Order: sequence, then C-alpha cells, then structure tokens
Amino acid sequence: MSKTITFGPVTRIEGHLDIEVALDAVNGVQQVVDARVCGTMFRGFEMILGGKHPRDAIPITQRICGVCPTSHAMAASMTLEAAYGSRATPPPDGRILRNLILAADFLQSHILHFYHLALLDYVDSAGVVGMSPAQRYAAADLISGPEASGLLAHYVKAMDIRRKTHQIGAIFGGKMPCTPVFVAGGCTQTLTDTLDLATAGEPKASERIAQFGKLLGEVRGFIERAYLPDVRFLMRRFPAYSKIGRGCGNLLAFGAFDLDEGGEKKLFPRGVSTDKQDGALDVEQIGEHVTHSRYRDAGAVYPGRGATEPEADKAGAYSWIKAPRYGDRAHEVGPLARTWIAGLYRRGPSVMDRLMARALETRQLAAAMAGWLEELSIESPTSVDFRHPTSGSGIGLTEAPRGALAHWTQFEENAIGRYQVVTPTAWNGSPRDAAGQPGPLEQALIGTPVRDKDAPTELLRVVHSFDPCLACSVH
Ligand code: NFE
Ligand code: MG
Repeated sequence: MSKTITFGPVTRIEGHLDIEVALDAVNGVQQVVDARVCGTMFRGFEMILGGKHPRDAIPITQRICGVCPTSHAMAASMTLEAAYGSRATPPPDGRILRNLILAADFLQSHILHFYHLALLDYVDSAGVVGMSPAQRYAAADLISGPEASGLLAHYVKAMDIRRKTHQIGAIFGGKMPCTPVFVAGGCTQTLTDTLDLATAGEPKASERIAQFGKLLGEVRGFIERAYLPDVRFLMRRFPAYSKIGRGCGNLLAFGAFDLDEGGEKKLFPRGVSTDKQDGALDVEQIGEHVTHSRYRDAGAVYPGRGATEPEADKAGAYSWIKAPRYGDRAHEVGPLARTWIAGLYRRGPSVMDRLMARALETRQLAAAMAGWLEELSIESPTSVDFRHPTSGSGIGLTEAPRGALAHWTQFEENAIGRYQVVTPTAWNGSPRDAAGQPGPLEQALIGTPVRDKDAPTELLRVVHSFDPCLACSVH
C-alpha cells in the first residue's frame, strides 16, 4: 500500500511550494508513484494591470520577481513594441544594451542557483567553514572532508561574484534588480563621452564599458575555474542523478538575445522538441489549462485570449499555478531546453543534465557579452522616438533564467484590457491538465527512488534541478 508524504514549504527556491508524493515499493525499491506540485499562493499581477497605461507594464511586471525582473522588463518592452509596430524597433545600441543588462541577470541567477540553492543538497556543510545551516540533511551520500571544503569555499566566493554580476547589470541598467531603463523602442540609458550639464558627474561611456569588461572578466574566471569544474565534479560523483528526474522529455524555448534588428537571429534560438522530434514553434499551439488550478475553467485557452478569474475553493483544484501546454502536451523549459534546441548540449533530461546545461549556458552567455561590449558604438542613439498608438495588441516572447517567458496584451485608449503572463515555472511546476497529464516536475518526481521517507533528499535534488520560482509561477 502506498504512503503519502507532503513536504513544504520546499526551501532554497524562491516562493512557497508544497510537494505531495505517494511512495510505494516497485520491484523492491521504495519510490515515488504519484506526485502533486502545489503553488500555494495567489498574487494577481494580471488583474492589477487591468486599466493601467500599457507602458506601466514594464515597471509593474518586474515586481513579479526579484530574481528575474529584467526578463519581465524585456518581455513587456517587446510586447509593446509588437503592438506599436516597426516604428518601435530599438536601434542597435538599444538592443545591445538591453541584451547586456538581461545577460547580467542570467549570470547572477545561474550562479545563485548552483551555489546557493542546489549545492547543499550534495555537500555536508556542517563544521567545514563554520556556517552550519539550521538543519542538516541526513543523506548518507553527502560530500564531506576536503572536497566539501573546496566546494564551500566556492559557495562563499559565489556571493562576491553575484554582487559583481549585479554591479555589471547596474552599469547600464541604472540599478538592479529592477531596472528603470527598458522602454518600448530601446533603452533610456545613453552612451556618450561628451560631458555636458545633463551628464555631469556621470562616468563617460568608454569608462563604463571598460568597468563592465573588467568585472565581466572576473566573473568569467569564476565560471571557468569554479562553476564548470564543480558541476562536472558533481556529475561524476553522483552518476545515478544522470538517470533520475527525467520528466516529460519534451522541451520548448522561445529564444532570446536578439542579434539583429528584427530578432531573426538570436543567441538562444527558438524551437520545440516533442517526442524527440525537433520543430519550429507555433505560438498558437500554446494553451493554458486550469482544470486543477484555482481559476474559473473555460477549457484550454490561448493566452492572447486568456483571463484570470480566481476560484479559491474550486473542487479538484490543488494549485494556484495554471497549466500551460504546447499542442496539449507538457513541455519542460529552462537552460536544458535552450541548449537542446540550440544543439549545444543534448543529454538527458535528468537532474545532472539540468545543472550542466545551466553551467554551459552561463559560459556561452558571458563570452557573448564580451563580444557585445565591443559592438557598442558610443554617441549612437539607444532608443527611437515615435508617436505611441493608443490602442493595439502584442506578444513578447523571450527567455528568463528559468526558461521561456511570454507576455500578451491588448489595450484601448491607453488602458490595458488584457494582460497575460506565462512564466517558466508555470510550464515546469504546472499541475495536471484537462487530460490528467501531470506537469514536467510532477513527471520528473514520479519514479524517483526514496531511501528514507523522513529525509527525502532525492526529491529535493529533483525539485531543485528545475530551479523553480513559485513567486513567478503564481504571478
Ligand atoms: Ni521568479 Fe522567473 C525566471 C520568470 S521563473 S524567477 O527565471 O518569469 O517562473
Ligand atoms: Mg498567467
């Protein structure tokens, strides 16, 4: 007979997540035979945006999350640009500055994930550097001794490196985490070496570019000398986790970091892989189910026609996360989906493959940033000036550190009528859909062996590999 255990709140993620799993013996091995992922709070950003000026979506949606606000700034800006038409296309320097600010946040978030959210699932921290967490894991396989000391020294160093990634983002972003410089049509940050009254006291653009490059060099050194070797070490040390936590096996990426004006070329390409078949993304295939979510059910709805109508006590509902599906199938999003679609890394999916894809992507992105810095041309415009139409509709598809992110809007007379957001953790942490198909994280938990039901470290390792953010998912 199966035994149900619930653990929550899951720690070392952002937000509040409860996991409910049923354990049973299969072929003599205790394992998860059923799983439910529950987003336990409601926030209401899509409702707050109703009636607001469309431009307010850029600062407001950034408040969805302190970890990935820049991605929301990018998605909201792109959504407005789609609504305003080609007159709103950012000039090259505006596009590059936005890429640089967004990329800085990716570096920050990925290093945060590995060192400060995931690593302590594998390392016994007690007594090594005198910073024992409140509760240690009972897991028998934790790394200890000198190997643990090395990893934990990097844990501490990663805090300093993350501070530097925020500094990098703030050089052009003005401040981090929520940046005020993203606008429809580019970026309000200017690049000038000609000091006048307006810019008095500001460093020259060439000085800021040099400072950016210097800090980026330090971060790249850490990625090469610590982050990548540490992930490779864990992968070797925990071979079972290259099999555990597979999930649905379908992968989806909207793509990000436009390399040309129309966004045809991107550093992270757009695409989808369903049942191991690669394909082009057709955005109309996206539908959000709410059969088991606490919202009024109108069937699977394309977010461009979607609504958010909470029903807290709905029968059969167990999560505040909606269930986005592509062609009615669950799809995993995130670094592994992106590196898979790009052809950069094609192993897994598994717990370790998610960690490895994230690290490889961090290195790829940091290298690209160094190139983008060289492309900036001082004294060129960073935004376009245009007359904003007062009515329109648009969609912005981009990537956040945790995966594919999209915004949809419609507005009349400069008042938002509809604003719908679909976040990465809504894809990954979704509940069952109308067909009863579990979400990607639920599927990844099913089949996971659990040695000790009172200390289910295996389950935390699976959950953390997705780097879930519940605050984003229940926006
Ligand atoms: Ni709160 Fe976010 C990212 C978004 S995850 S971190 O990355 O959108 O759903
Ligand atoms: Mg939504």
